[in-house]
Amino acid sequence: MTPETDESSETLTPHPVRDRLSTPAGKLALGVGVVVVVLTVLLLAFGIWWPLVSLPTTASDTEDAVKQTILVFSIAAAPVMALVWGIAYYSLRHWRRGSGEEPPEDAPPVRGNNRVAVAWVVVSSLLTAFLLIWGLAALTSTTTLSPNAKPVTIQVTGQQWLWTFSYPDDGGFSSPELALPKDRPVIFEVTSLDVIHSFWLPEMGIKVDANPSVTTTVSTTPTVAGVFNVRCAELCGLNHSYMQTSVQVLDGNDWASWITAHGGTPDTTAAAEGSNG
Ligand SMILES: [Cu+2]
Repeated sequence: MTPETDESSETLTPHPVRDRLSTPAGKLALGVGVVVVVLTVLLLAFGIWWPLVSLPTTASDTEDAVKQTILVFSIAAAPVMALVWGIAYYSLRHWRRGSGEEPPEDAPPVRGNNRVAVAWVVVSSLLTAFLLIWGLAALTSTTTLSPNAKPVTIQVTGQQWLWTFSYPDDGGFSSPELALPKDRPVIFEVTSLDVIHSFWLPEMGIKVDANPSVTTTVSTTPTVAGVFNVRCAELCGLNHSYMQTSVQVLDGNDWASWITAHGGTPDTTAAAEGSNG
């Protein structure tokens, strides 16, 4: 197939795709196609960049899984969003009428296009299945405790307007201060004495309602030593905005010292198990 024969056959026989693209609507569709590709690239760049600069630092395995999920969902959504905006833009441009113009006659109804229908069903099913499986796997990973270290249970009690933390595994003392051991799973048992609060550790991807008369369990593994935020994320009364404190994540020995300094007894079996993990 040489270029010459190709050209001559094109001039002689009608070419459905080329003919359609040479109409005003076809040119517009071609332009919109380019816009969709450019938009996809821009949305991908935004979807990757924005979480990096806007989300808190990562201080736990849960937050890590949350951020990965946000990234994967942003990447999957970018071309879909670009396509929807592209079709909307095409429709607005192509069917636009001036103020004095008569609306056009209704076009003949579209009865079906098997190729488009199959492509649409297959692509959206695959995409949905992928996101569903990814989401469930991420959810499972955040709720499964690592077997390498003994978990520590911490009871969290909200009340207007402070948090109290109890350490039943380490002598059963209570404190308004929260400290966690690094690289050990932590199980929070969250409840409230009065109204509904919400126990929120932004850097650890933990946010769970504290309901009166109910204990809700949530777990995570802190992965970074340091000081992070504790907030109440449920409007719980006049001083809700002051219902905040900090959480210290401490290495093994510092954690044991902290427990002792607060009148507790460090769980020595946990330290022995945890030090090798
Ligand atoms: Cu509160």
